[in-house]
Amino acid sequence: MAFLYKSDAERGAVWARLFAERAPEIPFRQWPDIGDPAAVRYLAAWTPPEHLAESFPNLELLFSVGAGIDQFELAALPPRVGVVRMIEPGLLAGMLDYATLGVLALHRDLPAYLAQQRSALWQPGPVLTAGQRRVGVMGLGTLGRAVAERLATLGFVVSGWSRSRRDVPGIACHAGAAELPAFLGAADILVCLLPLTEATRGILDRALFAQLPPGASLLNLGRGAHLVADDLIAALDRGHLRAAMLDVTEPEPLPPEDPLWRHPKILITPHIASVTQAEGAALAVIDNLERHRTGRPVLGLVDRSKGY
Ligand code: NDP
Ligand code: OXD
Repeated sequence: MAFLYKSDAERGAVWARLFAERAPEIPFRQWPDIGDPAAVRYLAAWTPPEHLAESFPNLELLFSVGAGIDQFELAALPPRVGVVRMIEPGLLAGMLDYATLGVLALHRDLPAYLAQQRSALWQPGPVLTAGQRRVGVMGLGTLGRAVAERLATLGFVVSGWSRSRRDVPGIACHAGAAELPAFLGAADILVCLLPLTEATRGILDRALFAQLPPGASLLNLGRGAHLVADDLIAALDRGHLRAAMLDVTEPEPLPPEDPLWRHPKILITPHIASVTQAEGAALAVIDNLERHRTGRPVLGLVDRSKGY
């Protein structure tokens, strides 16, 4: 039995140390030193090796080193392989910081003031308080729920949207396609923290933007492929949307000639909203391995029928 790590080598050294300290009974291997492929029962990766199922015939669990698992081709994996997304405190803490930054930047019109600064233009606009701003969070999972709760503590009027019904104290929760229009109609700032699945690909499109209140802003923290970029540019150019902040794009890196880069109402960061922290990640995986071996539920196990 062996655990194989295939990701950033520096972070891998932290994983190796923690495995040696906390789970010495599990041989830890770091890519490309895979040892006997038949011994590999557990694999942690961002991009998995090619021909995974054939190369590692006894694989039981595939851990993503990030929260997202959309980089895995689920259909190509045998049903016996469990796919596990990353849940660790550092990833959550980073997302809370960034979502706060993004929502405050949009709330206080930072994109417009940055554009004004580039033209040496001193032109104050109206100032609203957080309590006068409604924020809608798409996705009430590990990250979305915590972001919604954090934004509520800052005084924003927060609502959330998920696939199944959630109950989050202080947050107006909406569920499913039927409740999407009501949710969107009350979102002055829309935050996307959905996973990328066949159901959510391209969800941030012209039809969705039309249901947002005039002057609404968008913060996309999910995946670039959630967004139809031309529809965003059109909504910004005709003034229906006020601004957007994008941490994720399609493709990544965003090519230099892409019009999103130079749009005056768009702020872009290079997929840095949150990053998995090596220590928290290794400890979370070690805990999950223990759960797996003792027959308890693995945390973050993906429902392959839903794709997240
Ligand atoms: P979770 O799986 O915990 O939560 C997903 C949420 O989205 C759930 O509330 C789920 O609903 C909801 N959802 C899924 N599909 C639909 C749908 N079709 N309609 C409505 N709601 C839906 O994921 P995490 O919170 O851990 O992560 C979310 C995403 O954030 C990741 O997949 C990744 O893409 C992105 N991310 C981005 C980072 C960055 O740096 N930019 C860093 C980390 C993550 P339900 O509650 O009913 O299951
Ligand atoms: C993740 C990410 O999914 O960094 O963890 O986007």
